[in-house]
Amino acid sequence: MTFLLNAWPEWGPIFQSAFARHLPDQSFSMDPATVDPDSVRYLMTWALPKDLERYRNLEVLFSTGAGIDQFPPERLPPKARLVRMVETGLTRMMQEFVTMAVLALHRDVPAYLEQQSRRDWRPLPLRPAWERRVGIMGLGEMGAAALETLRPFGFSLRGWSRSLREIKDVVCFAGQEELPAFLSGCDILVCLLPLTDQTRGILSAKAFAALPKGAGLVQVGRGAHADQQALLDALNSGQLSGAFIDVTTPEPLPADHPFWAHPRVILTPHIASDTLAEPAALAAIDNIRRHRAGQPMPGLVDRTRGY
Ligand code: NDP
Ligand code: OXD
Repeated sequence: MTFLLNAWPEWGPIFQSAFARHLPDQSFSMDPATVDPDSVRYLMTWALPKDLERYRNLEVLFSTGAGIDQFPPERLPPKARLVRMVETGLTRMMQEFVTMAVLALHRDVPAYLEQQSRRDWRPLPLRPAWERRVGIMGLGEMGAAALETLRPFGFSLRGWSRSLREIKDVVCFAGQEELPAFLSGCDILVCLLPLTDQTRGILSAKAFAALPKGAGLVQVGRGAHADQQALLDALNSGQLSGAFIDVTTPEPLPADHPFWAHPRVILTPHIASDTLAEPAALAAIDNIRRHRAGQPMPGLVDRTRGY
């Protein structure tokens, strides 16, 4: 029963050592050329290997990332469980990024960068955090954690998810029918949704129009959540006053794309967060133990929901 890891070579010794310490009976390999394909029960990867079909006895397919949208559904082995990454490093780094971006939008950093480029010394009206409404789309591992780091600043917090959540001091909305009401109260909108058939293109012209005039956007979900032309139009018309854009379609973003030079866009190359090797190994080990014991695995994907 082998755990096969398809990841950066530097992850190898870290996983090897974690397995040796915590699950010594689990055989581990990073070398598909020497491993017996029939022995592979667990595979961890970002992209599906071209020859995935050779692992006929695969029981659990682990994503190295929080998302699983990079796996083409038609290529997924029908019987294998699918587990996305849930680990504290990934969540904490997302908390840092979202908090940084929300604070920067709250304190008008895009507008001040633009003013600086024109040598324009001009204070803009100050608004305290308790008069700013911050809304998070997606209240899962990342979204719920981001709310917790925003909370101490005193923002008025709201969230939107598929099923209704109850989170202390957060106004919660759920489902398509409550989306307009949610959006209408977001001075700063954060997208932390998974990419599914239901969420593709959700940041549409209609969604931007539903936001209060001059809202800010933190786009850290997936590029395909946004209609990029509608996003540009909203920025150009002033409907959006600024955007942190960490995810785009395609990635990398072509050099001639208007986001690069847009005065109200702060663009980052999909670095809001990233999986760390050590906690990823520990998450895998915990899940293998649970799988062996027939217990629920954190991050188990519901294939019918797509996340
Ligand atoms: P989770 O699965 O824990 O949470 C997903 C949340 O989205 C849930 O609250 C879920 O609702 C909600 N949701 C899903 N579908 C819909 C829908 N159709 N309508 C409304 N709400 C919906 O995921 P994570 O929090 O771990 O990760 C979220 C995403 O963050 C990842 O899929 C990825 O796209 C992105 N990400 C980006 C990174 C980056 O570096 N930019 C790094 C890591 C993640 P419910 O609560 O009802 O289930
Ligand atoms: C992820 C990501 O899904 O880094 O983990 O985007």
